[in-house]
Amino acid sequence: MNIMQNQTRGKHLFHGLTSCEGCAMELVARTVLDILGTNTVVLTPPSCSAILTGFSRETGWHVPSFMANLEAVASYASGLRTGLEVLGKDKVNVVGYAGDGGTVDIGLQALSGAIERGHRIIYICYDNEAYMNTGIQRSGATSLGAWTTTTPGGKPTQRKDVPQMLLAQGIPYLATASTAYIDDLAKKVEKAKNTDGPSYIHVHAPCATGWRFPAHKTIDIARMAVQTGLWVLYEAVDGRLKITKEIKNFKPVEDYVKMQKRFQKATPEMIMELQRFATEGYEKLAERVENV
Ligand SMILES: Cc1ncc(C[n+]2csc(CCOP(=O)(O)OP(=O)(O)O)c2C)c(N)n1
Ligand code: SF4
Ligand SMILES: [Mg+2]
Repeated sequence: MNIMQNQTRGKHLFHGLTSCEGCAMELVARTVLDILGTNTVVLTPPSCSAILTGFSRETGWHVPSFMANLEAVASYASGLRTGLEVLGKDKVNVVGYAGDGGTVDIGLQALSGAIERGHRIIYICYDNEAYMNTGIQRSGATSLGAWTTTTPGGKPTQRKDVPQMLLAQGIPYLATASTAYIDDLAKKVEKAKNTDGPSYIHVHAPCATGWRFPAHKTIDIARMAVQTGLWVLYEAVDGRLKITKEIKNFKPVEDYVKMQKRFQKATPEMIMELQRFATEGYEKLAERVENV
């Protein structure tokens, strides 16, 4: 489906929500619902996505939604899927929509368990690279060198690669995606919808508030992450890996870093290490594609 031709585009979430100006998390949520439609239930944990789910009887979603706890979105999704199947409602899409902290750190055990049990759930992680909702603390997904309130001198370690962990676990459909490549994301959500088992999409979602850049630069920054090789767009169907956006002429990581104030404390050594991470990371993935 060409998402630009979709007449209900962006309409399954109310407008005027209180996420920050230029928020990628909200744009990703709108795109996911554009593809999945209204026969969908969404579970969110405490996080910026909780802004969409709301409180009490007020919600931003046009579909049923529920706030799970931070460590167990995937467990709630598993239970809901099972219950719907018992009721014969197996066409309903069950979506976990969680941030990086709630996915790569606090919710990882529940996510891994749900995948191992094989529940047909769609889990989307929007990755803004920190615990934003509680005031910008570092997560396992925060980039090396990035300032957060708990890494005042720049994060000293690399981000952890949860998509590759889940791939090693044998998940039937997995993809990475970016806010800058919405058509690519939409195609991946469609594939997740049609997967007979668990699916996982990890979306790079820049955050103007936490990364310290002007709100109108969200898409430029997301695109630059892909064009430097720091964020590689790929998918894996039954473990067969394919890069969905090949990059021929890489931009230097320096160009990405200088667009965001969060890297102001990063040392030249950290930037060099980020460059190595981008170059070698892309090469390693490309080698695995050829070996399939
Ligand atoms: C077990 C647990 N620990 C901590 C919290 C407090 N808490 C609420 S939201 C949040 C941040 C979540 O970060 P992330 O998942 O990355 O989502 P974001 O806020 O960045 O959208 C935290 C730490 C909690 N609710 N539950
Ligand atoms: S802090 Fe970041 S992720 Fe959260 S609502 Fe604001 S822009 Fe979106
Ligand atoms: Mg986060």
